[in-house]
Formats: sequence, C-alpha cells, structure tokens
Amino acid sequence: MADERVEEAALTDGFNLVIDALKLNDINTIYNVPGIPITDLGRYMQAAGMRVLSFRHEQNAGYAAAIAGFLTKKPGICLTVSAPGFLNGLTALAHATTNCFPMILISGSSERKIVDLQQGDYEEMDQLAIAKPLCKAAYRVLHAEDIGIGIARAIRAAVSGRPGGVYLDLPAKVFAQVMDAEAGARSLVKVIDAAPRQLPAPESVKRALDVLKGAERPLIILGKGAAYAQADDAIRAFVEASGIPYLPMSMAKGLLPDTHPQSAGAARSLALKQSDVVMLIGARLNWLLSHGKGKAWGDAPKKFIQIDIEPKEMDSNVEIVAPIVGDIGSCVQALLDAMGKDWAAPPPAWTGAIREKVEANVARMAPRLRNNNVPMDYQGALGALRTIIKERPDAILVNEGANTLDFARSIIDMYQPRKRLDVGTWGVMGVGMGMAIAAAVETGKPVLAIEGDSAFGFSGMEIETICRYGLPVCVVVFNNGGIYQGTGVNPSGGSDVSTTVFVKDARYEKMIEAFGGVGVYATSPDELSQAVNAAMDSGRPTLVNAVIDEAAGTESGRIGNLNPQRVVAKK
Ligand code: ADP
Ligand code: TPW
Ligand code: MG
Repeated sequence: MADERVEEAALTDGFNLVIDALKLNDINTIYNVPGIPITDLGRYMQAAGMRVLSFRHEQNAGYAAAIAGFLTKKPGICLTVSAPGFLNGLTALAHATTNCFPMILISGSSERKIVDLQQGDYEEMDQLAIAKPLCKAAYRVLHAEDIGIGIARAIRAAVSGRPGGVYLDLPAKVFAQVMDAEAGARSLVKVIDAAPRQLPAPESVKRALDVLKGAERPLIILGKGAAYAQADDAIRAFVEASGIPYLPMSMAKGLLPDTHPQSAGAARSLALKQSDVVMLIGARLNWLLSHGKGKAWGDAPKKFIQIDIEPKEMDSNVEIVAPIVGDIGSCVQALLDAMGKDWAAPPPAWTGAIREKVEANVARMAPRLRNNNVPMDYQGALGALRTIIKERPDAILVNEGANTLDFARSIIDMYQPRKRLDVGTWGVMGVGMGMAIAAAVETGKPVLAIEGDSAFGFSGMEIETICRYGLPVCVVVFNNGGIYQGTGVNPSGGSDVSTTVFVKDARYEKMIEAFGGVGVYATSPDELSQAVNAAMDSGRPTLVNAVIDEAAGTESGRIGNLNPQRVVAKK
C-alpha cells in the first residue's frame, strides 16, 4: 500500500496536466457543457479550485468565453465534448475571431486513427480541419507531454497581435496518458508577456499628427478595439488634449462618458458627412461604418488615419493616409507625447456645429423618453432603463434584438468603459445570456440584459444557469410578439401565422419562476423601472416581461436598407 502511494505520487496524467497548465497561466474560469470525454476534466478542475460553469448549450458557453476574453484581455475558455458539442461551440469561436476577442475552444475528440479512416467512432469528426478556417489558430495535442506547450501556444495565439479565437483539440486518449510527475511539471509553460506592447514607428505618429493638424473638421472614431485595449486614461487624455469631437462605436460607448462635451454620438450623421479627417482608433471601416464611403460619408473629401494592431487592416476599404500600427495604449501615448504644448484645438465653427446638433437632438428626444404610454413604445421603456443606468453606471448592459438593439444603443448613455456588450460585428442573435453570465462572473457587477423577444429565445434556457449560480442578472424581455414587430400577417391567408410573429401575450416571466427566480410582468415604464430597480438592489435573478406595442419599431430596426429588394413578383 505505502509503496503504491509513493508510486502514484510520482506520476501525473493528462487531466492533471491540463489543469496545471491552465492554472499556471492564471486561467481559473471555464465555461462548459459536460459529457464524454471531458466530464471528469470538469470535475477535476472544480476539485482543483477552478470555477467551472456548466451551461445548457455550448453556443452560450462559447459566447460567455468570448466576452470574458473581451472583458479581461485573457482568453476565455469554452470546454465542449466532441462533434456535436464542438460544432455548437464553433459559432461562438467564429464570432470571437470576427470580433477580435481572445477565446480558446477546447474540445475533446475521438480516436485519431478511427477518425482518419472514417471507421465510425463515437462522435467522430475531423474537428481540427473544420475549426481551422473559423479561427486564428488551431492545434491538436497527441501526447500528454505536449499539453503544456499546446496550451501555451493557444494562449499566445489568442491574445497576441489582433486577438481572436483559437481551437485546441484534445483527443480522449490524452487525458488518461500517464507520465512522470516531475517531467510533467517541467513540460508546463508559463506564457511570458503574452501580448507584448507594439510600439508605433515615430514617423507614422508624426505623419498622423501632421494630417490632423491640417484638418478643419476632424473626427475621432473609437471602436471596441479601443475598449478592449484597457488604455482608458490615455485615450481620454488624448481625446481631451486634441479637442476633437469623437464618435463611439457601439461597444466603445462609455470609454468616455456619452455625456462628454466632445461626444458627437447624437450628431452621428453630421459628423460622418462633414468631417474632413477621420482618425479610427480600434475600429474597422466595415459595414458598420459603410466601408468609409458612399452616402453616409457625404460629399466632403476625407482623409483617414487609422490606429490598429493589425497592419493588414490598413487600406481594407479606402486609402489610409496615415496608418499607425501598434497597440492602442502605446500608439495613443505616443501621440500624446508628440503633440506638444502648442497643439491647436479644431476650429470652433466645426466643434460648435456638432455641439449644436447634439444639443438639438438630445432636446428633441427628451420628452419622448419620459412618456408613460401603455402599451410601451421603445422610447418610454428605454427612457426608464436609461435612468437606471445613469444611476448605476457600474452595471453592465447586455443588449440584443433589432429595434430593441438600435433604440437602446442610441437612447441609453454609458458612463464607464466596457459596460456595453452587444451583438458585435455580425449583429448575431443569441449572445445575450452567455454574455450576461460571463459579465456577472468576470466582474461581479450587476447585469441588465435588454433583449428583444426573438433575441432572448436564442439563449433563453440559460436563465436556469443564471438561477443555478445565483447571478445578479436582470433580463428585460422587450415583448412585442415577434421579430421586428408583432403585426405581420400571413400573405396567403392560411392558418399559420406570419413568419415574423410569435404567440401573442407570451408570459416570459413565468419561465424564470420555474427555476426559483423572480418574474415580473410590466406594462408601463413605471412598472418596468420599479421591477428593474428592485432586481438591481436585490441581485436576485429576475426576468421582466416588458410588454411593447407590437406595432412600434420597423423592419430590421435601423438596417432595413440591407434587405434585398424583390424585383419580380411571384405569379
Ligand atoms: P467596432 O465594431 O467597434 O467598430 P472593430 O471590431 O471593427 O470595432 O475593430 C476593432 C479593431 O481593433 C480591430 O481591427 C482590431 O485589430 C483592433 N484592436 C484590437 N485590440 C487592439 C489593441 N490592443 N491595439 C490596437 N488595435 C487593436
Ligand atoms: C444568429 C436575424 C436579426 S434581428 C432578429 C433576427 C432573428 C430578431 C429581432 O427581433 P427581436 O427585436 O429580438 O424581438 P425587436 O425589438 O426588433 O422585435 N439569426 C442569427 N442572427 C441574426 N441576426 C438573425 C438570425 C435577426
Ligand atoms: Mg421582438
């Protein structure tokens, strides 16, 4: 007996090595769905003091991991079973890559030699090959002694340069492989300086400042890369020292408070159209910025300056006259250092015009946000929630839907960095509950999730997860009875309802009651406000069913123009 224990103490195995490698790299939270071959891994992780959160669907665990990466600058880890679990997690991995969030999808997999000969193993699939085009890097570990290096590579790939999703394939066999404990310990790698600073070239900083100095109507656009960078003080100092109006992209809201005098948020179209020099900081000129051309940008000729860690991003859509390649913290600091004391603020004609437009638009909206209509419209309901975020600026706002998203983005002011989490680059539905869970877990702050009724449906079962872990999440379902609106009719006159319509007067609040949470049915902004304040005070998992006028809103929210138009009617 005694000899056996000594023998055991001198050995380690794949399970232990995965746990030791993650812990060595300060990764202590795992978002997973258990099953063969990773059930025991989750148990052993929990036994080893890691936080292992089990979800009801891997896609939601994956979205949680992706946003954990955005919030912490460390890769969020999603752990799944083979083939179907892996595929369920893959959407989130692709989403992380598209949004430049660091994440690692770790999936168990079947027996290599059976997979490769397609002999029909349990949950057989060539996962590595399938993951590759959807992520930044993909690795497979075949031997226990390579677990340390495999995890180190995955971490570095996820967070260095432009962050993104990484796939790590762990065949079932590896977990049970045994090796000498000391050799095992030596095989682990602590990743040193996983995302090294990348200093910009001094000449590119000077070139950018020269272009900015020549501007008459300069504009800064802050993107979610700027929020991710956690260079909040330097960014604010640079924007303020420059005196240039700025526009925050959706998830960059709050980097400076939306009420900041230089914010052009409420004068977005004027700012885009009339600007002559635009400096992008951690924002791509993709569809969300109309690719830097066309009607949205007006007739005034533009010069673009861009700060990004990814050199290939430059000139992706239009010419970038002054590219600055480096990490945002270093780039913005370099700009600040090189600006000099004699920096001249932009012409008051420009800053004044923007300010005037902002104030006019804010004043025009104000009375509509105070309406107490029943059924609620988006302005009345979001006016109430806007006040709640103003009073609780450290709460995290999660937001998805179409109208529910577009109205909330413009109506709700944010006051602190990384407090607004939403559908991101793809405008994907289903991120809501995963993001809410990770936000609560990673930050310990209360979370307010404002969800279209359709959007909520994509991940709604995770309210059980929220209740199970007792997370301080308040979900508000904007219930207009459908996708975009609840008023659609079946054009054939048949008995099926329209493709965009759900059950009338659905009682979503009863869903959370099934799991011991608090359910509230709210028909007016006052009721909504009361319910959400109570939830935020108590921290109890809550779902508020906010009844919204089914005719409010528009098809596809603010991006209806992206719908293709039918040319030939069906005979
Ligand atoms: P948004 O959707 O808010 O406009 P995007 O996702 O389009 O933002 O752009 C984010 C950009 O930020 C990406 O091009 C990415 O390479 C860049 N980025 C991310 N992190 C950093 C960083 N630390 N330093 C510099 N650029 C970064
Ligand atoms: C994964 C397409 C965009 S917005 C939306 C869908 C289905 C739902 C809008 O209705 P909701 O909001 O949430 O009730 P509201 O206020 O307008 O009524 N599948 C995925 N992603 C997307 N974007 C879609 C489908 C879509
Ligand atoms: Mg809806």
